Amino acid sequence: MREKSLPEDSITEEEVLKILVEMKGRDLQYDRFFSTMCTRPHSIAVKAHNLFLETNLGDPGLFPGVAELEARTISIMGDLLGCPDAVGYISTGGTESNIQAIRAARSTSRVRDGNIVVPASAHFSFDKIGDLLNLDVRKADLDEDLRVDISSVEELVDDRTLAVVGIAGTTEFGQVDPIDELAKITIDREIHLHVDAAFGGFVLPFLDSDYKWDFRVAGVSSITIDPHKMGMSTIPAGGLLFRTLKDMSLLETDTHYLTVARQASLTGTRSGAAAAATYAVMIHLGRSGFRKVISYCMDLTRHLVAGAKQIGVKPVIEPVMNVVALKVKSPTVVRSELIKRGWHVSMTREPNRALRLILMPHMTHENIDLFLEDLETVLKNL
Ligand code: 0PR
Repeated sequence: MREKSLPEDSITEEEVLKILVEMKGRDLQYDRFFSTMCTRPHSIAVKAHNLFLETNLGDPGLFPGVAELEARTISIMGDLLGCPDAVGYISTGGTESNIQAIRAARSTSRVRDGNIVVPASAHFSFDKIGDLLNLDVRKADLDEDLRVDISSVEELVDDRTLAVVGIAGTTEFGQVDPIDELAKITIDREIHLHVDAAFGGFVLPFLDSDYKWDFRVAGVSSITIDPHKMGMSTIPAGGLLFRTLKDMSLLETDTHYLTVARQASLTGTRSGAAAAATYAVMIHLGRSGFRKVISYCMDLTRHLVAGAKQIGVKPVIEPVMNVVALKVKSPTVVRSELIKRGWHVSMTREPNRALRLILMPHMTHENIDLFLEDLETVLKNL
């Protein structure tokens, strides 16, 4: 039965659940997903989420408990990103955080309809931002390692540029832009520097590497970091952090009749459950727990790349984090053949069209081996 209108009479809970379980059965399983930056949430996140299901951080005076959890989460993230006094909030994800960062940048700037300079590798949320805020989105070239080319950014920046964006963990290649070099461009010109670490925010702090990309770089004004990606929280959990309260307060509107007088978030009603889930995972895992998760994902990454090389497939760049782009002939065909075998991989854009695989905590070494066997067969049959 498929209802096309609201049923006149009640359907029993039992019957409703039967439909739900059947539909859930149609959803695919994470085990074979190489294409997603999300993962099964940690069990503590699920428990926390369920505990706070009915809470609304849009009216925090009614829910001071979960509001406190959100405040603690932001402090912990700020500390992790090199600025314990950072301010921010738990958003619905990377897109909202990026929108809000650029909105704040525009409010600081005298220019209302100027431009933003983003790397050519930027996530498509920046195209939405251009449309929403009526800004010209200028895309800077990448160097041969697929980091943003600093001289290209310099050429594109002008007196109508209200923000420059750098990415710490690009969507397609997991590459990290030279944020400290970008800061050299923005500081003197007093331009907002936003770092999109939606993916890399929960990876870079736990890698044995010394990238300079977070608030430790003077000049970084705001950072996007998503708990519903590598933070193993529930969806929808995004993070937006500002170095200063001034930038964040530029986002505020009056909310006369609510329990608080002003609101900085883009959405009105917003999930307290996601904030509680994020807090729970962070304090439960701690630094050592996150280090283990990241080290497992990097181990998977090395395993995949080594196996791929054995069958003659090379990565576009040596992976920096747990994102791999594999160069194959006819990637579109290969991808659809892999889907027929139950493997979900995505693709990078031209000019570096390749198979894109994210090694999330739900992946296993065994499944990588099975995947490589299938990849080898598909490539042989091309
Ligand atoms: N910034 C970066 C660097 C991202 O990679 C993403 C999303 C965003 C911003 C936007 O984040 P939200 O999707 O939370 O708004 N990157 C993933 C992607 O486009 C999102 C994703 C996740 C897509 C799971 C598919 C999927 O199954 O690949």
